[in-house]
Amino acid sequence: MTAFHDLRTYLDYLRKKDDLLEINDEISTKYEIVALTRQSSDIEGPALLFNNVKGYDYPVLSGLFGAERRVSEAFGVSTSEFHNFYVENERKVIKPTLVEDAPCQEIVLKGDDIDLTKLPILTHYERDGGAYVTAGLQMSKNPDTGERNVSIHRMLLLGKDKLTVYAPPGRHLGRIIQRNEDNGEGTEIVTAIGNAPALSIASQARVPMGYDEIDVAGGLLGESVPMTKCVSLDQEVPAYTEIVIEGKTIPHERAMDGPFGEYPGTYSRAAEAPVLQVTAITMRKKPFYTNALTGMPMTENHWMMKPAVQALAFEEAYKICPEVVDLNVTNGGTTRHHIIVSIKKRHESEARNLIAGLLAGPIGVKLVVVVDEDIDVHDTEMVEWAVNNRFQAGKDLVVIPNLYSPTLDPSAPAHRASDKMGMDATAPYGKLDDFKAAYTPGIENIRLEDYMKK
Ligand SMILES: Cc1cc2nc3c(=O)[nH]c(=O)nc-3n(C[C@H](O)[C@H](O)[C@H](O)COP(=O)(O)O)c2cc1C
Ligand SMILES: [Mn+2]
Repeated sequence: MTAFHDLRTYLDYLRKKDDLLEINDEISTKYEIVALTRQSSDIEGPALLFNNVKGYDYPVLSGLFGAERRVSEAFGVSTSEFHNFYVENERKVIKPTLVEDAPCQEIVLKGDDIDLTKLPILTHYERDGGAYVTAGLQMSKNPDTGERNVSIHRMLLLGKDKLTVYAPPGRHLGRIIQRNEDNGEGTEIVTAIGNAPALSIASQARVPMGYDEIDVAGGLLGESVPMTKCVSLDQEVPAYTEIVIEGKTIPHERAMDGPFGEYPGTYSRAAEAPVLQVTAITMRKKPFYTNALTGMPMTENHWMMKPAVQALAFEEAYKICPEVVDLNVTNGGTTRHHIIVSIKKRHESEARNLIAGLLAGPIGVKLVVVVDEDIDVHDTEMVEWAVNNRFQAGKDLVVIPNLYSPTLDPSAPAHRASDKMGMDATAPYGKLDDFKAAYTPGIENIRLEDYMKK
C-alpha cells in the first residue's frame, strides 16, 4: 500500500476501516466539537467528521491525527515501522510540480466576498482569546533566497479579513516576517487548510531553514506534490487543498494573540502577534474545514510533532554516543521535554555528556534520563526501577539552570528559558552485572500457565 496523496482519499479509507465517525446531529463550533475531539483523543478513538455545524455551511473534520495509528497508516505503514520509515524518507526531497485548473481554486472569493466569519473556526478552551485556525499550513518565502518554508501556526480570527499569525522569531516563518519588516515589507503567506496527510506531517520536519517542507512531503510520499499558482500572491499552494487563505502581513502591525490552551496542556500568555490582511479565499466545491486539537497530551498536535522530534533526538544522541540502544521522547513530557535514552556505555562519564548535549540541543528538552541497555525506555516503571537501583543524586544528578529553551512551560524562570536536569541512572562502567535483576535459572522453561490449565 502506498501513501495517500489527498485528504479525501484518506477519509474514504478511514470510513471503510470504521475509523471515521460521522456525526450528523447539530453541533456548535464553540467548545462542543473540541469536547468530543478531546474524548476521542483520550481513547485514541476515531477521527470525527461533523456534517451539521450550527450556523455554518461547511463540515468540520477534527482529530484526524488524534490516534497514533492514523499518522503511520497515512503512509501505509504500521506504528512500529513508522520511525524507521520516517527517518529513511525525511530527507529524500522530491520537488513539487506546477499544475493548472487545481481543485483548490474551484471557488475563488476576492474583495467584498472575503469573509472569514463564514468558516467554522473553533473556540477551544475557556480562557482562549477567541476562535483559532489551528490546522493551517503556512507557506511563505525567504526574501533573501526565495526558498519556501512550510509550518503550522495558529491564527486568531480578528474579523472578516484579518487574522493573527503566531510565529515566534525562533520559527522559520517568524524569521521571514522579521527579515521583511527590517525592510519595511509585509510577508506573503498562503494558508492551506485540509491537506494530504503527508503535507501535514512534513510541515513538522525538523529541517534547517532553506529546506522546503513541500519537498520533504514529496520524499515521504514517494512522488511529487502537485501545486498551483495562488490567485492573489506570488506563491504556490498544494492543488488538492480544501480551503486556502491567501494574505500578506501588515508590516509592524500587531494584535494581542492568546491566551490559548497550548501543547503543554496549560494556557500560553497573551502576547503581540503579526496581523495578516487576507487578499483572497479559494476552496474546493463542498470543502471540509479541518481543525487540529492541541492541549493536554496526547492530542493530534503531539502525534504530528512526535516523529520529527524523535528523529532529531536520535540524531543528536548519536552525535554524542554512537552506542545509543533506544530512545523515548515521552508523551507525559509533551513529546518534547523529557527524553529517556538507553546506551551501551563505553566510558564512565558518557551518560553525563549525553545529558549535557541533549539538554543544550535544539529540541528544548528539560529532563534526560540515561539508562543501561537492559532497561526498556518505553516501560516507565522499569526506568523508575533503574533510577531506584542505579542512581545517586549526589553524584549522578546534572542540573543546569536557565538555558535558552523554546518552551511554553509555565514554571519557566523566564520567557523562552528553562532550568534543565539530567539523571545518570546507568550502573558504573563495567559493573552492570552487579546491578541486574535477580535471576532464577530455568524460569524461561517452566510456565505457570501450564499448571493453571490442569
Ligand atoms: C497542530 C499544530 C499546531 C501548531 N501550532 C503552532 C503555533 O501556533 N505556533 C508555532 O510556532 N508552532 C506551532 N506548531 C509547531 C510548528 O508548526 C512546527 O514546529 C514546525 O516544524 C515549525 O516549522 P519551521 O521549522 O519551518 O519553523 C504547531 C504544530 C502542530 C502540529
Ligand atoms: Mn522550516
